[in-house]
Amino acid sequence: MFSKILIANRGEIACRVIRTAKRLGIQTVAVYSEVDAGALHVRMADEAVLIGPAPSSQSYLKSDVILKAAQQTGAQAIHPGYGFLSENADFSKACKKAGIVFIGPSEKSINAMGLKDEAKAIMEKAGVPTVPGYKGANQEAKFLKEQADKIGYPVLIKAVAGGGGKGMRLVEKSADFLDLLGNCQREGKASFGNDHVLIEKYITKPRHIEMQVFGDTHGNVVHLFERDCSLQRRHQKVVEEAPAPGMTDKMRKAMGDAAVKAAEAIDYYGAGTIEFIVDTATNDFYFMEMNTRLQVEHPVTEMITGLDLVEWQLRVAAGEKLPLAQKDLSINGHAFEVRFYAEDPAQNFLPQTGPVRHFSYVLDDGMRVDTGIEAGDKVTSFYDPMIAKLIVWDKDRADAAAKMLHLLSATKLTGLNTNQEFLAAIFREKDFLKGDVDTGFIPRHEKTLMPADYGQPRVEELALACLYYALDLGAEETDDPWTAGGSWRSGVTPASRIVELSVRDQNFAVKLSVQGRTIRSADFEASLAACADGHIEALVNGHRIAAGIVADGKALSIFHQGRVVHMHPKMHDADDDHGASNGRIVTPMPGRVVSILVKKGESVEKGQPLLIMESMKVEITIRAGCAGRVEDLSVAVNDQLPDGALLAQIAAKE
Ligand code: MV4
Repeated sequence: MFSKILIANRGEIACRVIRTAKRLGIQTVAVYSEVDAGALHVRMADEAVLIGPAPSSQSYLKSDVILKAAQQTGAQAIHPGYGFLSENADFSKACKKAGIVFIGPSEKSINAMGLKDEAKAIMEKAGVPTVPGYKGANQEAKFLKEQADKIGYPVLIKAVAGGGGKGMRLVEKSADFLDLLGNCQREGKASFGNDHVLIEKYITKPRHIEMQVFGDTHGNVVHLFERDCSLQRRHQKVVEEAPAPGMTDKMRKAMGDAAVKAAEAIDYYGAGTIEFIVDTATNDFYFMEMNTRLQVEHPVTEMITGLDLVEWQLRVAAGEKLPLAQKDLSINGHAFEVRFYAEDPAQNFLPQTGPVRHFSYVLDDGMRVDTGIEAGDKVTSFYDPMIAKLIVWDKDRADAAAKMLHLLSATKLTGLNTNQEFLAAIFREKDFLKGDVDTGFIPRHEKTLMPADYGQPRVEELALACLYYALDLGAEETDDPWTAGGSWRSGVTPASRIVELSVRDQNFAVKLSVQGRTIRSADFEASLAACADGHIEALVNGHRIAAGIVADGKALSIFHQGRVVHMHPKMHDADDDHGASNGRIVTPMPGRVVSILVKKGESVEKGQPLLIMESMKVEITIRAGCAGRVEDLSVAVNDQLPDGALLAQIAAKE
């Protein structure tokens, strides 16, 4: 076994590899770009080498710089993780030439799977089922159209060098073929430098089921069962699980045998994945592509097999035989993984960048979080905005799904918008819980998974926030002037307060009467039960509500059953005067003038009501801040005014 390895990656996968290396007593060398100088993977490793500026083309993709770092630190092997150099045949070759072990397959295996048509030909020859179609050398438009007509529509045109959903065109009818072909060829040329295409029968409602395979350098190959990765959005995986729902022993055996044959056909060693699409109409499965790396979703396989796949990678790379034979492998229970992202489903999944202010989760039995991020770290636009992988295991699918909802509910992150609520919504969806998954699941359930009010509070969450502010629960944690006074805290007599909360671009104003630990508004009555250690419990309209709570400067975040609401408050004391003692009366919040109670020129006493305003269905009395004469009163009933607009000016009495 190696005594020192270098990890040519960052984030959660670098941390994941380091964890296993440590357990096996192997020293670790991290590499990092300038923006990653303080990153978790750097802190976890025994040594770290700076390899260049933030853009990956100048750092994590610099194979020569990384190889030199390995040589200089005395690392005997390089683990590439996923992405970056993991499927770069030239890098695998360069490592070998430099006398450093590439922890992954040979240059030859990587190259064999690089182009779709060649990979497909190899698989066909090995007896692995492939989608009916044409993948030959003749690339003449007229000929390809004849082939498509023969296959029957709909057909899919795929650029042979395409990947990740790029370079594909769906053709519904013969008349559209030539246009879309030209389109696909141009994209292939521009994106991948290769305009060759293949034509396939289009599978209308497929599932993505992949088999994990492992080979060693002694000619042994096993499969570690399947993962279902059908839940994808724009070719990005969202949820992965093992085993696949509804998989029969017979089909598993057929897919497993095909996967082993596929790996054997290219003398594969190391961790690999054979991706199939399964036609839900017939349960026929077809080879799609092979990924010659450890995949993001490998943890679900680890959870159901009890194995450490990184340990297997290291053993195989060190020349050992596979630790187990096929007959020794079995599935235990069910596992899910979700990809927790800094992206905003309310803005078409726009990646979010910036510092993570708070990040915590509660791990119970059968829960695992793989992450490379801690509070204080920044998510930048240089790399993938994945924050963590949340992974659960339980004895069956239903229990595992329930456990994932628990883990999602107990995960708190502030500073950035995330897809947390989107993920939780999937685990509440009836079809998902039934195991009714295919690649169209997310688009089909768009309305419930990405609702128009994503990230907006429900009445319970508003009530919790109002409790927090109206009862001054953060007083100990903050010295904000508006909470420091504490004058409303334990008031024996009911006091009237207005809590104004802005959430994303929405404003909510809630008029409350506060008595002891109970608050009442038009929509709810809420009593505080407890609030400590990032947790709040209350009775809201007769229901007991428990939620996570993170107060962060002037922001408050509520984490309730997987829903996440980040709020920014503004406080108003409904009965106090809103007029400054200098006589300048301004609107305390945006709103409409309901009535005007005084006239210009009139003398008023301090505290006398001047106007009534309405803001978000809440009425506010505006009072004189000092005694004097009303000078400027330029507003009219029904005027809609912004925050801070001048309502009146009082000339103070001497
Ligand atoms: C297909 C297909 C239907 N029919 N091929 C998408 C990316 C690449 N890995 C293969 N892909 C597909 N190939 C035929 N003949 C549908 C897809 C597909 C898909 C596959 C797996 C997971 C999600 C997908 C989403 C859309 C389309």
